[in-house]
Amino acid sequence: MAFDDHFLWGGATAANQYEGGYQDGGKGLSTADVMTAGAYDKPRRVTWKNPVTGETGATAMQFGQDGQQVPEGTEPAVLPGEYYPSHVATDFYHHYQEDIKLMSEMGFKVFRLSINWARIFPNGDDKEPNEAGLAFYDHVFDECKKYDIEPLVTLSHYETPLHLAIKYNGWASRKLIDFFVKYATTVIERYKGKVHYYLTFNEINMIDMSGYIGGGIINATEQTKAQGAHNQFVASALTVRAAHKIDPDVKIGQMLAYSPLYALTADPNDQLKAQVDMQDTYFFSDVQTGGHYPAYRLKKYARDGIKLDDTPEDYELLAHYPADFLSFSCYGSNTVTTHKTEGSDAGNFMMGVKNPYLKTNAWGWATDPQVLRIALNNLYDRYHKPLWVVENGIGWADELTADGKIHDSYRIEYLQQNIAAMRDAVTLDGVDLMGYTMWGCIDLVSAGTGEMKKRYGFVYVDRDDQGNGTLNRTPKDSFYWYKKVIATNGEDLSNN
Ligand code: BGP
Repeated sequence: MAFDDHFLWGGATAANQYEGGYQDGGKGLSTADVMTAGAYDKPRRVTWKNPVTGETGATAMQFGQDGQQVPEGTEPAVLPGEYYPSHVATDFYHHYQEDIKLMSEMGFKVFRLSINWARIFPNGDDKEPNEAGLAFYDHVFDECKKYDIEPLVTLSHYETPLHLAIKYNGWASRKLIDFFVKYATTVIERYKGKVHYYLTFNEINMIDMSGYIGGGIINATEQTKAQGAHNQFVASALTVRAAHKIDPDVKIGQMLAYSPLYALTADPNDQLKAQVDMQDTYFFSDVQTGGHYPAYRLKKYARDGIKLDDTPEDYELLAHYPADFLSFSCYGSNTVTTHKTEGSDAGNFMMGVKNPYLKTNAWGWATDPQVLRIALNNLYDRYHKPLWVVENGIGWADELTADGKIHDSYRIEYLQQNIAAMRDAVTLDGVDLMGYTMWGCIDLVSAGTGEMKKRYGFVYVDRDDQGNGTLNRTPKDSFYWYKKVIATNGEDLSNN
């Protein structure tokens, strides 16, 4: 057997890209609900309004667009005539029974989803939770239980209650620590016995790329983002401490965006660049999983004049309550060089230069057949903690063919390579791996571009970039392939 019997096969989603029902059951607005759709060459925008003058507008605020904050005196707001993909997304809110049944047909052992914080605490700083929101996830978890599917729950996946962003500048304020811990303990208590695995912040390192998406920070600067990251670390540690008290069976994981950086050449300057650039990722796992601030980051803060609003107790908490396991997303590798070379080939939040050995998809993301083996070894060597691949997959403009099917052989090929590399990391290198959840298992909205066109799923959802479509679900060829992979516990990756 390649993987042991407890290996958790499944798929992953996020509320703001999948759930829809953005005002149903008393849900409040989140930072994702005021983001328009974009495209590969067109950034997503945050729409805003001046509550006094009524003036409206929109500002590009997706990954890599920090510094373009909403103008002073205005607030992010939903405007008439704009299209917001999170509002309906692919409507898990009304399709959860059908979708979980499809997951069970593939043999899922685990389903990664996120709870929308604004469904539980509509403003984020409310005294009491919203019962209708809590009840919705009860129904979802009960449905999972029916099929013996273990939920893996992200507490915050690229959304913050909008009120917290407006009133406190999001995670730049230490106040968010208490609001988050109250939210986290509310759900961990409520779903005791139903949910055993939680992740605190999706891709916690993304706060560096977008203070708004990663931390609800409307005025994002290096200073406010550093503070936001610190506040999230402390909130994570407090969540670990509280969760273990509430339910000793619950495990809390870190979630990191991880792409190994390759040096384009053997020039030591390129090697050094790859190593130093990688510190921007490792910083986040060194703190949340490793338990301490690394020297290289403290030196950087001193150089840049960044001063944290912190307390000695913060650092004790970080050291005593690190994450129980380290989960990560990994789609491919990135390549860097100090030499002049053809321009960046990468799309949205991917970076670097073109790697001549790798193919890219239509959004410029390089697919790398060895990436999971390399990533798993790097992370296991560094932390010696259980790992979990919670996102991996390929975005593609799938087409429904005349036979009413989706022949996604490119996706099967990508997954064959990636799962084989992951298997090698386990069987040849001895990495301790808890599970694998393919990203976007049922088609959903792209985080980077807000498009429907960039699809990841085993199941096609009839919905386009203008919001048209029946929302009907159709299994793709990869659906039947993945079912076999799970049934053979990763032994049989063939496509026949
Ligand atoms: C990760 C995010 C997901 C997801 C995925 C694919 O970074 O955690 O939310 O969307 O990337 O990215 P995209 O949707 O931009 O193709």
